[in-house]
Amino acid sequence: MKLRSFLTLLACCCLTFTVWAEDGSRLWLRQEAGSGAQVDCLLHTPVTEVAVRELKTCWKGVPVALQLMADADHRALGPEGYILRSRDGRIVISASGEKGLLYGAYHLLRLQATGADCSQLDVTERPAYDLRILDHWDNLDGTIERGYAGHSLWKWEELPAVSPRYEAYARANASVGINGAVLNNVNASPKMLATDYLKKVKVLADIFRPYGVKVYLSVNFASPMGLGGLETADPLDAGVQAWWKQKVSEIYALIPDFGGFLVKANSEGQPGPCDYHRTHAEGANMLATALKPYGGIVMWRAFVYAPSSDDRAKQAYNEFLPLDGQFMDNVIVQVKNGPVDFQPREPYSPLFTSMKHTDLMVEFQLTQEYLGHSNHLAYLPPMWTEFFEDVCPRSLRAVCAVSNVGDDVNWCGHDLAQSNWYAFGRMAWNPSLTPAQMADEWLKQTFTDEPAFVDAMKQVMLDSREVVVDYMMPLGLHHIFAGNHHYGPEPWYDVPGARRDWMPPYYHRADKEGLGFDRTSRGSNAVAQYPDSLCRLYGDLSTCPEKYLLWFHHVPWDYRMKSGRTFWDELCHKYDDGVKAARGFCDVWTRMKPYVDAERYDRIEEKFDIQAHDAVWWKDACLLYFQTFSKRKLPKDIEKTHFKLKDLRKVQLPISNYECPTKEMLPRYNAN
Ligand code: GCV
Repeated sequence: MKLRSFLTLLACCCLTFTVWAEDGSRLWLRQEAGSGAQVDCLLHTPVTEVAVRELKTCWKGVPVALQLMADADHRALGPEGYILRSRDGRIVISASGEKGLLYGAYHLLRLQATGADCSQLDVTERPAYDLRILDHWDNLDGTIERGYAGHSLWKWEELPAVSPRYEAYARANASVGINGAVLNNVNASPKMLATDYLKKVKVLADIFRPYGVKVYLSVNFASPMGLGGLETADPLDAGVQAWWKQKVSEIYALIPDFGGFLVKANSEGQPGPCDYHRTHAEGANMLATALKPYGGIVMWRAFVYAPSSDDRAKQAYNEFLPLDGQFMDNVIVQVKNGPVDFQPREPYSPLFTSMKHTDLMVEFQLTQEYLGHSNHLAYLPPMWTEFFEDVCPRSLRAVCAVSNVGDDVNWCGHDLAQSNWYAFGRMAWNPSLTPAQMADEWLKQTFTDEPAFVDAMKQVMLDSREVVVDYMMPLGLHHIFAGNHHYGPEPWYDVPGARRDWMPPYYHRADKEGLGFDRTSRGSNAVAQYPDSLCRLYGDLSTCPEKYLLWFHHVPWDYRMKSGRTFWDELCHKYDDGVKAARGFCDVWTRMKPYVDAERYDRIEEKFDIQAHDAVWWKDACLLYFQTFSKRKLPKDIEKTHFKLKDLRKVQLPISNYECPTKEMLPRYNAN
């Protein structure tokens, strides 16, 4: 090669490298611009303008027409559904509403980006849920409760000055069908409703609107006192009711399509109607009355538990079931997927199959509070699929998830955690999509469609949540996290006199006989909250699925498992399997090097390395600690422990509840 050609090639390579420098900020939206496609649309609204712009920028196929249709077939798809059809050498995207056209445009672009055949399109779509919402636990001071991807995206100090990331955020949501965002933490400051802040909220709402994303706010139930200067927040007090009505009318004057309120009441110290001997229904209905004339809704959380309860897992059911049928029709009771708190694995919350006369929505958690923060890969759709195996998707009115987004350049802290944001939107649109389908789509759009890469990484993603369960809390163990954060293991954490249901021994109940929380009729009888067939299945040690064993039973150390091993040996093997699988992720990733840009390769390599080391930390901490009760040897065929229990007992991570630990803070073992 001549020197000049070589230098030209070198320059091109450098240019390419610069253009594609990969900071992760482009998420799954990385189709090249400049296609100049022919796109026709007679309707000109801010929403259709986004649809047209997206197609004109990225679509590389035949001409596209966007058409609004009012016939019965289209009306049956609702305002967000759409039809994509190939017709006479072009593609027609038709819908009864502008949002349908927007979602249809993103569907077409997704087909292109995933390499689908777009020559004979005949697609009809309607979302399973009208409300597909991300909940941000962002505080007004910029921190994010349980957020591990930097600070809040919302720069309250700077607003009304606008960051380009606001629009990028709305676009990402629209591309996967998310149509609502609760902007602030459920532990809400009354200040959120101050006029100054509402004006800032309006700026965000205006930016999100063309992308079909509505804004909601979490409210502090005592705002009439904290902000309005009233002496009470009693929902039956006429002054309180008038205060909320006036506040709601102020909000709608600024934001005519405001979505409504999310409320955490009488939970973890938050104020609520029970402070005035009123019920949750009375509190929710008072707010719902104020919102109703404007079409607003109340999402009222059922996440409640008091120190006096004999079993925290029973409490939401005990408090809310008696209120079934008492909520207004613009109230939706928001229930966490499991009865305790976003654990690596929980059975579903029995409220879902019991509260038959109340609209319910499930709350999932994308931010990995209990799944290794933004250090570990835990692709969550298998958890959602497991939930929907027991809870019929049609029985729910809506779905939401606690967001994992912050102001980190790559949005989610871990590049691979973007897949959970992506998949949440796709699942909320269509809960029958499989975890594999969503992983496939996401990998192809975010990295490459090279089969060697997609196949290997899809398997890693699909395995990842179960692997985390194995090395953290297998066989139904739960809530054995460190006392001052929810990252590492501390099954021994116990403070005399402190709230029992904040202490791991409350949950694992280790003693010389065995391990696990007896929730059968001999114990707390939480199992009775499930339908009869499940109650019998879970309540009998011999039929209880092993994945829930220690959730429902106190299992003797020598109990014989299906594998033929004793329970103790099985527990040891589960932890060991988790460690080996986490190390396996590192090996797969090493083989992915040829397919990935250097920056993302290095960042993800470091995350997998941390995850593999943390898996050993979890295994050693839990097995060495439980061994002090079981008094049994570790099986010979599992890896020897690397740490000593007395050293692990000293580990204290210097992190708050909105930080992810760095590699340097974590205990590491020497593999040699
Ligand atoms: C926002 C758990 C978390 C809290 C969170 C709470 C909730 O307890 O640790 O940080 O508070 O759930 O969902 O309200």
